Amino acid sequence: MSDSSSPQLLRCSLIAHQGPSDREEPIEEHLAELAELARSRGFEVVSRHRLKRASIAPRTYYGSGQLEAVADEAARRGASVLICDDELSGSQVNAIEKLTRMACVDRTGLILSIFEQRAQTREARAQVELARCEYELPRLKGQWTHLERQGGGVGLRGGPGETQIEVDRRMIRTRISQLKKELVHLEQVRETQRQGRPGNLPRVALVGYTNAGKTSLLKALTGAGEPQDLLFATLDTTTRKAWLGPDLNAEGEPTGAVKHCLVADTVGFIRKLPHQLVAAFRSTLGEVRTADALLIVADAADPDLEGRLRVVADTLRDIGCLDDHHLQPRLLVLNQVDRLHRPQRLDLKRTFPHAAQAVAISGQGLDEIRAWIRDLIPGPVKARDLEWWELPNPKGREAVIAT
Ligand SMILES: Nc1nc2c(ncn2[C@@H]2O[C@H](COP(=O)(O)OP(=O)(O)OP(=O)(O)O)[C@@H](O)[C@H]2O)c(=O)[nH]1
Ligand SMILES: [Mg+2]
Repeated sequence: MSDSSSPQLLRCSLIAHQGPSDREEPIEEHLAELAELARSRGFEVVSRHRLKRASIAPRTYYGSGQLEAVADEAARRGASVLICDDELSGSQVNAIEKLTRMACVDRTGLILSIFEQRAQTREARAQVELARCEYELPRLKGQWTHLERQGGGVGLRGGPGETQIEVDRRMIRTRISQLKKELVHLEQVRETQRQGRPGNLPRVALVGYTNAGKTSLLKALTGAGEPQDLLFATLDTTTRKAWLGPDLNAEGEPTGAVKHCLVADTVGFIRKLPHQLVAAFRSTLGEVRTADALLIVADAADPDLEGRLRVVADTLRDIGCLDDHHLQPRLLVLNQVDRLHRPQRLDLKRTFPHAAQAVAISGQGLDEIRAWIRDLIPGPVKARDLEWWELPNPKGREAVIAT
């Protein structure tokens, strides 16, 4: 991936819809996150726009007048792509492209293309392609409407466009079933590998919002991993062995027994993680479901820490990791506390009394994390209550973020 000083970067402008009851602040946060996603995909962001509108325009979502004004400004700044924070239908994307003469991508399409760019293993590539096919399938119609009109004319059915849609749909459906079969096979391979791992070592999975510092923590605990300041730098699950320090008896003397565990780094979560990706990554996320314990890594200095923790809790719930039958022990790791002042850290201690505060890049706080994992060995796992931020939110995920 090229860095932000590269001359070949494609320029883009970002837009988000603001309804009459939407506050400005969360939308600005969403645009800031969209800018990070765009940067992670290699775009240079030249402008951001909140488009106010009482209701969604069915054809262009944002309304043609505002879109034309944005496109003029974007073109003046050399942008050729519009990235929209809202989920658009295929025909809306087409209408926006036609109106603005710019390429248009929605948030889900952008996240999918980051995943496509990063996927390296066969499994990750198959998972991402499956998600892409599921995303494109309902959008095909929009792409072929011009042919429908050409071939069929008003009131006629079964013109060449219509036939082409059917052919395309069938091809995508065939590909989806091939990919699903391949993924079942790859999951069996993964299961065999899992069984081949040293049996008595507990497995701890690192989970959390993207860019929180999971890979940095993997590196600090195991020596492996390449942290990067990019969203979704990690797609493939990496499992490495970590040394947990010498075993101590009640008097604090070493017993001579050395304790290890396996630590798995996983793909990060994000607000509105495309459901096609959650579904396609189910087997990779199986590493999280089957782990003996979770380290939930959060960027403590993020201004929306609580909103992001809610997203993590909701995503864990989506993948079956937060129900009564599946409540693994978990430690909240408030990482990056080096970016906070002491009073802020004390505040955090009051809000999250059971969390470990850490700095993955310097190793600060690691002893507490190691001690917590050591205490899990050799089980049995103790029952525990959900923390406040893990409780289901009756108003839904978006409501928490938006309020
Ligand atoms: N200041 C500071 N920066 C950190 C700390 N931990 C991680 N970082 C930085 O945060 C960025 C993201 O770190 P990663 O470890 O790649 O984050 P991640 O959660 O694995 O991200 P994804 O794999 O993209 O989801 C990198 O630039 C790290 O150097 C920390 O404790 N303090
Ligand atoms: Mg990572």
